[in-house]
Amino acid sequence: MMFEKMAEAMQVVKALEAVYSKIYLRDISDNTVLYETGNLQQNMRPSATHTIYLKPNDLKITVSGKNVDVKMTIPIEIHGRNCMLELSQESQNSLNQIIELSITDPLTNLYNRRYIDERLPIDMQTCFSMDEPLSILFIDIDYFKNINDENGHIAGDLILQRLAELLQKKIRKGNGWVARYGGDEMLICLPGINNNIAKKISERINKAIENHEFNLENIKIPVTCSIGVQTVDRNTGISSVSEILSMADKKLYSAKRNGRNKVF
Ligand code: GH3
Ligand code: MG
Repeated sequence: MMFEKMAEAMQVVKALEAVYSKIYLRDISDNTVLYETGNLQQNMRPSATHTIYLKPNDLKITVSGKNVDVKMTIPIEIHGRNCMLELSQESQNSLNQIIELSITDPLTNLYNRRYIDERLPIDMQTCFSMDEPLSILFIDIDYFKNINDENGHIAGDLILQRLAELLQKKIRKGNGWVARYGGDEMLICLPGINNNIAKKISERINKAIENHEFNLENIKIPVTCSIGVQTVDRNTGISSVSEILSMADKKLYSAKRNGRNKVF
């Protein structure tokens, strides 16, 4: 493929960026990089629809663990200069990593609010269609503001992380999932679990938190939580996520009002 001007070649490169995650354009006489994705602020996508024929001379596929990287090199000529166009395609795994990041809370590594909003309606529908219950545990640290005020925000962050680890250990994968609803409020979803069992699980979690040693620089910080438990099934007449969350929140509020470190 021959281009009269650099601008013409750049139009093609910019169009290819819609498909390829990384593009290099090199002058092969001295290996100088004429263009690299992300390093040039230009908007030169062709406005008209047209077809360009490019003949690759090399296609390299590298498999490393779960990653598959595809790299293609295409010789082109720009205004008499011999150049090489390198096109790299990010593997599907990178896309999965991006999706994973979008549903993960960065501080605690738990699922985030977006995951709750997307996953909870699916789990509710699945349970209702199989005539099974679904339980929600709303867990909130007692007087967390005081913990922050007395020990600092960084200590507060560490407590959130340790609590997240503890909660994840308590819920076996496949039995349910743990998310950070926001601030010091965590949510556990237990599909197929009735209210009786959900309350027992909550009591166990409550005691485990109370007995856990949250040690920061040799200082033991007492941490307790209040838990609101809400169970729904297809006869409860609740189908929206906001309704179940609001009911669980009311239970949590009762636990707080009744002295905290309690399950309601
Ligand atoms: P209650 O027993 O009623 O739940 O009291 P509380 O102090 O836990 O409740 P409140 O809602 O007054 O305070 C929550 C605190 O959580 C306030 C906020 O600064 C803190 N917080 C929220 N997100 C984070 C965070 O990511 N890191 C830290 N360190 N603190 C946070
Ligand atoms: Mg709190």
